[in-house]
Amino acid sequence: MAKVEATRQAQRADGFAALLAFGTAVPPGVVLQSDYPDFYFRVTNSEDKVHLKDKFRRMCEGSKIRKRHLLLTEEILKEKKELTAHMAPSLNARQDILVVEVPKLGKEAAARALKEWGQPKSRITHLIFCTSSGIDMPGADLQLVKLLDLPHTINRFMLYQQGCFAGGTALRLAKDIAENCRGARILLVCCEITAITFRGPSEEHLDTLVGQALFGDGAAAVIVGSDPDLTVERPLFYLMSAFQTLLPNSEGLIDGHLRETGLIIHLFREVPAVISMHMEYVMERAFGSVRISNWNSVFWAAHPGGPAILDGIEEKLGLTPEKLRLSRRILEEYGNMRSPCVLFILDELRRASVEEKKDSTGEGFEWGVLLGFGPGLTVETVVLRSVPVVHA
Ligand code: WCA
Repeated sequence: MAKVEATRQAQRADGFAALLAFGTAVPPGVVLQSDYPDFYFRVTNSEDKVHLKDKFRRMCEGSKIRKRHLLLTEEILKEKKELTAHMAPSLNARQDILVVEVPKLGKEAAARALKEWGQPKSRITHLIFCTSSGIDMPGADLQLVKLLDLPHTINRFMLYQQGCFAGGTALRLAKDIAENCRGARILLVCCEITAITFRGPSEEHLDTLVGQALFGDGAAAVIVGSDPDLTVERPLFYLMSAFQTLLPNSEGLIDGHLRETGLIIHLFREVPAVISMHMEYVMERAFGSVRISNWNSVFWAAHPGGPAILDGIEEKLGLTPEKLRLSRRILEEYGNMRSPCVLFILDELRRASVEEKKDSTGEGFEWGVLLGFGPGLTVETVVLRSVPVVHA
């Protein structure tokens, strides 16, 4: 019996999972939000829908986005006209783009994370790949293994179709793996490309316009592992706990359906209000055990689903404007990239902490929270601990 217990103990890591490196990537194409209504109504051949265009312009102005990176260019859309209709059969054309481009953009982010980590690729034991942009078998995870020449003994997890909260889901899974498999080093990649949801406008489906105004393309990668070897590895944040909450009475407020016409997303106006209504409960679940109840005493990485979501949380919890400033900065510079967004924010947090000479990677705070929001409505919560910053 003692032998079995000793084997079990030997398989487990000693410490909490840590984030050891980050990498991000975006497609080269940039659109300014101020130019986007003209672009969008021109490429979708909808210039006659003057009333809709005015509404779309109001959404773009309210989005607080300055620019977004998008893979789809006017040239591609001219060639693949079925993507520009509101509801034309177009899944094949979308898949042709995404099956190739999602692993490629993911690879760029992953290569940057591996470079920062500085260790041989052969040390990567697990891969988590996460996307709601297209679907294939074998999946984007296997394509990434080939593109990066990762070990054939790698253990893969493919998270398809989770939606915007999935950056948090992937971190929760990575934490469980890292803490239960001694020596595990997990490469986690989130990648989203809007070619799955891009479509022309319609009076009957106004929430389509919200997605067209908010969504951007991007990929982010992190390396996760427990018990870092401090001679060659540098922890940036520790993952202290991670859990999911399904919000009561929120069914159908965000959903996505994969059809012949691509991914159709429904997004109700009540989303920001319902999320903020349950925020106090989520935060108490996160920090009750460590007796923290001042939400301004932690650092924040909240998914910027839209400015109305950030405004609602800020108001409900009485947050000072600095708390969500990096969520707003990522929204402003990239739009809502869905699953990679929260990783972009964490990367920005640790960089800003160094640049602004803060004491820790969490802008001087010890404890922090990462929040993902999406279909369900689902909230993913990851409680983080920062590490001290050593200034040169
Ligand atoms: C509207 C709406 C609306 C405003 N419908 N009209 C799911 C499945 C997957 O597989 C993958 C992904 C997903 C989805 C993932 C997500 O989680 S998306 C993130 C959730 N985001 C939101 O819920 C967006 C929150 N909304 C906002 O941040 C803002 O309302 C918005 C940026 C959209 C507009 O801001 P605003 O300050 O200008 O505020 P307004 O006045 O509320 O909106 C401007 C116009 O847009 C109004 O129309 P009009 O004619 O009076 O100017 C609104 O009625 C209209 N609008 N939301 C249909 N959901």
